[in-house]
Amino acid sequence: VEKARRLRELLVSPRPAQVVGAHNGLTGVLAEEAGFDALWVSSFEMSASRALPDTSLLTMTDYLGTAAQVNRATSLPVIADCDTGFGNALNVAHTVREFEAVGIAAICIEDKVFPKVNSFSEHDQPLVDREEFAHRIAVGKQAQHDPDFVLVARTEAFIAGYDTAEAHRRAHAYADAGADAVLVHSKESSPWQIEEFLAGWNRRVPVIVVPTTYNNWHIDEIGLAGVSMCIYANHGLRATVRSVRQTFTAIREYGATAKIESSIASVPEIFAIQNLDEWLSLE
Ligand code: SPV
Ligand code: MG
Repeated sequence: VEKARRLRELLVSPRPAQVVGAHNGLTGVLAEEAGFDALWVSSFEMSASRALPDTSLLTMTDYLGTAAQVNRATSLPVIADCDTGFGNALNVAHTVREFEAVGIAAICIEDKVFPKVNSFSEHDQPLVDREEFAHRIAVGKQAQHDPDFVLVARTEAFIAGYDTAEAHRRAHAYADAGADAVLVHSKESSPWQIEEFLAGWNRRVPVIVVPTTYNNWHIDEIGLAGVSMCIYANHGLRATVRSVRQTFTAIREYGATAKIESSIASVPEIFAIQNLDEWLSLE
């Protein structure tokens, strides 16, 4: 549909698209207001918002409901993080159809074994067989009804400790299987793995990066290096935690909220996000 087409345009535009993590309608609206191009409905944020670890605990319907909520709240295209795809090739096919049916522009699945652990955890990060994951991609692509729906294949080769040759083998296999873009993840503090990957990549499908740890890589350099899309995956959630913690501590400390009023949003600001006037005018 329309949003999927817009996401495809972002992936091929010469400027690198800037995408930010969101896990509810509110953060989606704030991201749109800030001028981001699209939204990443992050498994890390989604699980953390329930005070749960990002270890494949939530179900596919939890992910679907959250992505749909974010999607309805904004006019931006949504890329839904679907972890390992919730099972085998048929689960991926079902996931594609369910997300497509609620107007999500894209899903992203990664080549880790279910149940997975967040990529930044020191825990083991085993990968599924390359051919098996390519098969899941091929079946997922075959299942989609809207030709514009985007299936992103994410390789965790670097996260699992493999080298650039393995990341290339996997990314090529997934592109051969029909992936519309590849997301290459790295947890290094500089972008050297991503740069090495890009240097040997023939650009047949767009590359997406998540510069959480190599966070000094400027968007202009990211574009020059040949990246199509940059995802700031969890910054809204991390900002929320810091800010709510400070506010709650201050209320307990002062015993009155007057001192912190100027550092928190006003009630009318929230009304505006809620579109209160527009809603009331419906009656
Ligand atoms: C997420 O935001 O859930 C991601 C990115 O998948 S990461 O946390 O880096 O694995
Ligand atoms: Mg995730």
